Amino acid sequence: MKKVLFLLAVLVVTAVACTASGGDREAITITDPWGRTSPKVAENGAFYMLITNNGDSDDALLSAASDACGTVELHEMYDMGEGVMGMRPVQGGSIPVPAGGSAELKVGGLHIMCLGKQVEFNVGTEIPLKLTFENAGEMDVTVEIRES
Ligand SMILES: [Cu+2]
Repeated sequence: MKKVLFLLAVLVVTAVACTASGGDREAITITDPWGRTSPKVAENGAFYMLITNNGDSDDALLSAASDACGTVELHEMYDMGEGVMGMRPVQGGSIPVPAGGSAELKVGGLHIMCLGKQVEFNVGTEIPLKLTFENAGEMDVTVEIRES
C-alpha cells in the first residue's frame, strides 16, 4: 500500500511539473467567454471575456476564428462625437495583454466581432472560438450564449 501511494505521489508531482514547464502557453487564461443572444436576422454578434496573462512576458491577442462566423474581427468601441458610439477594428490590429495584467473584453468596450453569423445565437448555444496569441499561440475556447 505504501508503494502505491508513493507511485501516486510521483505521478502527481510529474503532472504538476509538466504543467508548469509549458512555457508561455499556460500563461494566458480565459475567463467567462460569452456572447449575447441575437435573432437570426441579426448578421453580427459579439463575444466578451477576460484574458489574463500570468506570465513574465507581454502577449497580445492577434486574431480569432470560428466556424460559426463568416469573419471574425477584433473590435473596440469609440466615441464618434456628440455622444454617439461606434465600433472599429482595434488600433494596431491586436489586443495587448501585458505580463501580469489582463485585457477585459466587455459590453461597450473591446470585443471580438462575429461577422456573418452562421448559426442562431440562442440561450445555451456554444460557439467554438479559436484565439491566436503572439506568444501563447492558439487557444480553443467555447463561447456561451446568454442574455447578459
Ligand atoms: Cu464590433
